[in-house]
Amino acid sequence: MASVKLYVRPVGLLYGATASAAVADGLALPLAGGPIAFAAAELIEGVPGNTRMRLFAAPALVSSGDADLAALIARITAKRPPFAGIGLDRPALMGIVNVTPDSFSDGGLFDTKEAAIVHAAELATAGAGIIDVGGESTRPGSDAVDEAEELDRVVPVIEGLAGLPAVISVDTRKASVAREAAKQGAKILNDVSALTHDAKSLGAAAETGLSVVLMHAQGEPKTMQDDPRYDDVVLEVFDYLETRIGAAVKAGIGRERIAADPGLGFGKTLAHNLSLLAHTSLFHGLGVPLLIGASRKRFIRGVAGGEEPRSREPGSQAAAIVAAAQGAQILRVHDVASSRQALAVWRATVFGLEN
Ligand code: 9MG
Repeated sequence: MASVKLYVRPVGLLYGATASAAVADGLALPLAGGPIAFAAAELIEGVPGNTRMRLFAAPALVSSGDADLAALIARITAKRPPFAGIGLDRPALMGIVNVTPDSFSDGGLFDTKEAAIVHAAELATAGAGIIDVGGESTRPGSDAVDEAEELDRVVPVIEGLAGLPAVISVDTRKASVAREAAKQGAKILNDVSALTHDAKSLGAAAETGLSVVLMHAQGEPKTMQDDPRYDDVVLEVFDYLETRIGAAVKAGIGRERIAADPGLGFGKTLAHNLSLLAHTSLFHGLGVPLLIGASRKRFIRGVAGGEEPRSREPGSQAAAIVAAAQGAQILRVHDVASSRQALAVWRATVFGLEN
């Protein structure tokens, strides 16, 4: 039988001067080092599918005397070092560049390498600190792409991005593509399989020095939306990511090189996606930066319509703010300019115009 575990979901989130004052007065704890703080916390005990939840004032959890809880609170509150050179005291935008003919959001518009390079430069100008270049569609129902084809799509584009004022990320499940991308200057490996799809990926990441995004997915892209099931989606995704972080560290990837992502849309129903988004703050217990990718995904259509992915931008912006307001450090988005504007309005409101 699985052992009983503790999970902590920071709630009662505070911002700006209120957050600083509450932390200084011992009324709240910093979330991932701040500038957001949490005044209360749900303490969840048990195994997925069989848990009990109690609500506490956050500072009360510090003095519980329970070593596991103390370690968890330390992970939730610790300041995160820069990820691949990117400071995390405000949300960073990862702009999406799909070099795939069947990209779900680009509809083939950016399927040529030249157009992908131009598009990446536009996203960087619009404020993307990270450009995520992918050559294999992982949208629901899509087929895998062979290695040679993926290398041919991705490598010249990354080569063409040399000198761009943004960190380059390669979105791939293949070790060989990650290695070639690293040679061309990529600094991040964004792997939707959390380095499980290719047995060589852990080693490739460790040896190249790439920072990694470990994402949760249930099943393969082709069939993952057929009938996804969980006893408790939030806790199961947390446990999976914790295990994958452990495997990455064991393989020689330093914790400061790891970010985690619950993988919205990857083997999840509408209810699963909404629950994960609502519980973003719980994932700070992983002790690494959080990346959230909600942009133009189908679950937005499930809530509010939007047959065409491009028409899901307003819902995408709302989801991005929900994640940012819970301290998510990296947001993977299609429309960088709109996301930047939405974030700026949110930040000015909660932190003040000067921040
Ligand atoms: C490649 N890709 C598509 N959706 C994604 C998401 O939500 N997160 C990450 N890390 N990658 C994604």
